[in-house]
Amino acid sequence: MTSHKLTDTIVEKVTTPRSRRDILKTLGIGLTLPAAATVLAACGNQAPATSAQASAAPAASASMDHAAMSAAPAATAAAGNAWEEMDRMHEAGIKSFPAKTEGLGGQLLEPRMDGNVKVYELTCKKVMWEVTPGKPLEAWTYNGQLPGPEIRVTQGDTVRIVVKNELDESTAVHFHGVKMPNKMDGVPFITQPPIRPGESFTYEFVVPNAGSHMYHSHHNSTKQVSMGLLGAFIVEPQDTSKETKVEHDYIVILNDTAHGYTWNGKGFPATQPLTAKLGEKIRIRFMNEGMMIHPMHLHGLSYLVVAKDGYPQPQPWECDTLNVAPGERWDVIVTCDNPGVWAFHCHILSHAESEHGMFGMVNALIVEE
Ligand SMILES: [Cu+2]
Repeated sequence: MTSHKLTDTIVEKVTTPRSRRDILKTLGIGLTLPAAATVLAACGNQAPATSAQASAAPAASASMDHAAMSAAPAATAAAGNAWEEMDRMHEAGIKSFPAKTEGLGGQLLEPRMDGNVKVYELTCKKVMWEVTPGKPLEAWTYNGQLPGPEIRVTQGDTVRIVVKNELDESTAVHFHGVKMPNKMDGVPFITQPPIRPGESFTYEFVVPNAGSHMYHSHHNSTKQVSMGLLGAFIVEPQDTSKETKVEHDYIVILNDTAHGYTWNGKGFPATQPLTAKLGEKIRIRFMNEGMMIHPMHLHGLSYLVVAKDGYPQPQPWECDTLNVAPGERWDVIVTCDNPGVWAFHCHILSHAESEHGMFGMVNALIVEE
């Protein structure tokens, strides 16, 4: 047990993703990424979704476009040597990972202090967001980021969040999981009027309970949350003595409608790999802002599940595939004791792979020796 504050132990945050070149350099495997290709291609041997299954899933099309871009059209495959063409498309997708895209969501938002009140400003606005390379899609965002900026406070803090609505429809913000005074709960016509276009609303409350929470729209939410009005609201406990000391603290926000199957606002191959050195422990905070359940599976390692919805598990338990249902947050610790590039993906296969290759909720955990 340690009295370190969690923030002291985070040596690299999701806000500083490493470039593909850096990762490859560290791994010493050159620009062709053979190790990643081998490991991830093994995953590709799982039964792929048929094109009929893929097109039946409405979310799939946006995320699959990358494969069409980086590989020859499927029509070519139909002309002959279809399996070779399929392999080539799978390989091209893997070799482009992690693909560069414009825009990084979930960047830590530093508060302005007003006395002892932490003040944050969130502006709801539309931007074009590059979910997969070369395919910007309209997104409705907080501060132009998808996910919205990470808000990280300590249990007992007083926070003030000023929300400005620059959308052309009303909105409201709900702080999902935080036990707050009713009038700050962010549900239009129950606890407040909607924030109309051009207006602002100020939320102010003391944060009583620690945990991995979220903030998101609670107005026309099927549309607004799907389009990107969502973010992480992390509350560190006052007493950190029971927290596992970790070297990295990763947030994984899942979504599954307007922009395809996404992981922190990006679809494979534009997802940002998680990295750790051999022997390090990392924390992963899964959050589901979508409409579907996503069984998140990590190859080669296991999760120690330590909290659900911010509440510590009475007895931490181990698994390698964890269902994350809409609205849920699960905190897990991974002891990175097995080196390599480990595929890390949703195991509803039509959320992760098609005959064109991997897409959507696919990423990697890279454990460096
Ligand atoms: Cu899924």
